[in-house]
Amino acid sequence: MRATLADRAWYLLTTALRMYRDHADAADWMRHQIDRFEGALRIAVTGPACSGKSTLINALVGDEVAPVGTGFVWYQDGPTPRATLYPPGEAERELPVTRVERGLRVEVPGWLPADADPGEIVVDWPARALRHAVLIDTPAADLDGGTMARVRADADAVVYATPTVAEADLLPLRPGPGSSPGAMVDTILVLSRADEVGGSRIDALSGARVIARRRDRGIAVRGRWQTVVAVSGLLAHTARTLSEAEYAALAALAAQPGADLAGHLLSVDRFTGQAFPVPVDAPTRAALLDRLGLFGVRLASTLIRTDGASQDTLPGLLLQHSGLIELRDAVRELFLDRRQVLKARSALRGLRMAVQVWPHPDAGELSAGIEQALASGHELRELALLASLRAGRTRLSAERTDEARRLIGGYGDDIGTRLGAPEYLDPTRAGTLTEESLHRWRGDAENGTLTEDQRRAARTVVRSCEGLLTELAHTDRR
Ligand SMILES: Nc1nc2c(ncn2[C@@H]2O[C@H](COP(=O)(O)OP(=O)(O)O)[C@@H](O)[C@H]2O)c(=O)[nH]1
Ligand SMILES: [Mg+2]
Repeated sequence: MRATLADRAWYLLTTALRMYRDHADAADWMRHQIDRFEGALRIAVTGPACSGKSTLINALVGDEVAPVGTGFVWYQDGPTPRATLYPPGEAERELPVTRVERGLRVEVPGWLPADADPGEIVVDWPARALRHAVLIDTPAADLDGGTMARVRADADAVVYATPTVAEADLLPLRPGPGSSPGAMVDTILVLSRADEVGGSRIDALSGARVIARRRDRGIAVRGRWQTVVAVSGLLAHTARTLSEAEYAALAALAAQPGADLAGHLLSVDRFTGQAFPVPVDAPTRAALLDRLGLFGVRLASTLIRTDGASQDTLPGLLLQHSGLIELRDAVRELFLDRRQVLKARSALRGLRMAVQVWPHPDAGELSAGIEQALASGHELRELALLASLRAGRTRLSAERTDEARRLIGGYGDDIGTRLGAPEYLDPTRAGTLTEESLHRWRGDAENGTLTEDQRRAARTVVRSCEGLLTELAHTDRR
């Protein structure tokens, strides 16, 4: 078999555990890393203050579970709603929880200091989205780097939410000193609160999408994130939890001729003011505003009036507009399907830290193994190329793009899928297919008429094909 990055990480982890067996703290750390390696993928949602992190968590989970307190909060799948507080240096304790209409409420004790480190809260909540990943809600990613350092230590992947993409908002994403190739394979940038772009005009979300795409294509982003997606967390979350009463209120708005209503949907003051022309009372209007924002109210009433959106179809349409589906696809393709690589990377980084904190006389070879794995991981390059093709930063012909994605494991990591024959493939045929691909991509890698970027992409595909040949040779011998 190919020795994957995960195989190498596992080997190094178990070697380290043996090496440190007489050192209680270090051995505990190694065991913790092994547990983590085998556990669910951890995705942190972070970004500047008020960027909509908690709302995005709710949208992804499909229930109102965030925020809880002001510190780091982990959401994991569990049959019964539960919340456990882990204060630093103290024993864990259960926090009282209640199920409410749209989700969960957790009583966070008043004595928790907001400024000092409040520790961590782990919330158990039954949700499909949490079956394959733990989501971590975080405090603001500030410039002193405290939040990001902890995110990097605790999470395997990062969704970085920011409503504006000025340099200052992105500073926390700068790759750290000494970071390895593919340092950014763990980050998706979300252009959040996308409904507010351009003053919440009805085309706000498409405007946000254009900005996201432009950012994504820029070569300057290489090394900072995998892809950019514009998302309105608010719209997505409300779409997933829209009540009958809310639909009824929106339908009442939509029943009013568009021209009468338009002026009243231009500002919050006019929407909530006395002179509102529709019999929907002020508290209901204020609640709609909270749940959808001005843009969302406009969009929803337009969808009902002009597209005849019903109680059943409106949520799906809103969800489509919100950008959440695109984000979920990106998370699946770039994170969940690549769980092994991301996990391996976290384990190697954890190991590297342990070896520095607890020097061991025999750790020379271990350290070298860790550094080599982190530096050479071909799978990290595959992942980086996958993202680059996805975002259109690397441009190949449609046919080549598809073939490259397939060969580097973008449609599935197993050899059959990589070769485009997922059902059954006899070894001879597999060998021929691989040789042919290898030949084609070698040609591209050396083709002077292609750009440097296209040739670099070809070199990565060549390496993947060589890996497949090695794997086939081993399978043959067995
Ligand atoms: N219009 C709009 N408002 C949002 C969106 N996401 C969050 N908000 C609002 O922004 C404020 C901060 O949101 P929150 O999720 O708590 O941000 P956090 O501090 O980053 O966790 C709240 O009032 C939200 O209702 C969004 O997508 N669109
Ligand atoms: Mg929050």
